[in-house]
Amino acid sequence: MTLNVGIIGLGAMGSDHVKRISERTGGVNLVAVADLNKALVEKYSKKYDAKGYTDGAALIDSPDVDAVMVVTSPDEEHSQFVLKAIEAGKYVFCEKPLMPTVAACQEIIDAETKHGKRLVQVGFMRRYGKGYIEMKKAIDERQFGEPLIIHATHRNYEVPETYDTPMAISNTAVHEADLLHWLLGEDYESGVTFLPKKQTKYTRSNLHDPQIIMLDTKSGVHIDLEVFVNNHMGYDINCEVVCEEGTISLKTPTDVAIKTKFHREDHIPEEFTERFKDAYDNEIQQWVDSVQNDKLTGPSSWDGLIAMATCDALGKSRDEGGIREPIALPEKPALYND
Ligand code: ISE
Repeated sequence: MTLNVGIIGLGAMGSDHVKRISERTGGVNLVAVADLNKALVEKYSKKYDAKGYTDGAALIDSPDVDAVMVVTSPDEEHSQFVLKAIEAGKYVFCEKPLMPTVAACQEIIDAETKHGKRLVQVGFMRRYGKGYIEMKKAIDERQFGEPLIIHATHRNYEVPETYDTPMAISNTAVHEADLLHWLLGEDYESGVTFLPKKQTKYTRSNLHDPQIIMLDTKSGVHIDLEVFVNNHMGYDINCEVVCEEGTISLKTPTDVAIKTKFHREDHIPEEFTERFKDAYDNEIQQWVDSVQNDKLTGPSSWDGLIAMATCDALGKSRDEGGIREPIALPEKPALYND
């Protein structure tokens, strides 16, 4: 059976998913697209022969649509569509963050729990990247002894004017908030966000850039993370896990490297859609397969809440001038236990 999917949100990430679903994912049909921007709706509905909507709720209600992808921006818009999909009993893939507050994530969890079955998957696509999968295996098997420290960087070439200081955590560091506790297989104990005095000349008054984050896990693994979103160099993601008998580092995948006239050149991706293209492809293929099997396997609403509880603590620490904040989670509903 082919899964009929509708996509809500046709911005940069939404249009990337439209292309992925239409051209590179198996067992799926793009049947509908929605956006408030009529020109985008016309462009993609025509290009991919999908029905166009300016109202996301109408797309969800359509009997032609089996499952929904919510890729709207700003992030605050996610829950209205996720909640509507749960109400309609349809599987829904929601781009990260699930919602930018813990209370809003909890509302989704409550609706899903009431429904009694997992319907929501959150777009933490780094879990599907080959490098991170290999790192996790090495950590799980303790191939180099106990992990002790993680050094990570999350650098973007630049971000739009609408991107502000809180988004460095809720929209950017949220990836590491999810990924690093998944990688280590344990919860966080506490976190700190520190705003260095010296900022890049490429930032503006609404954005403190860069920011330094520290997280400690329950067992005592220490993490430092640099978030620098106007680095004017490229999309540069690094992660080094320091273990008792070795280090495990993520390599930035490039197909070719140049050596010429006494120097080397390596390509640095410009955007996350290029850097993590394979991870996104794997993520969406596995989402489609799991929906076909009627059992979701990817990151859940509960994972969305853990990430946001972590971000909330980090945001509070930043606002209080770098005081260490505990990271507490509400009680986990049984629905999310397997
Ligand atoms: C964006 O939304 C992403 O998900 C990217 O991976 C991240 O690098 C960027 O900072 C976010 O704005």
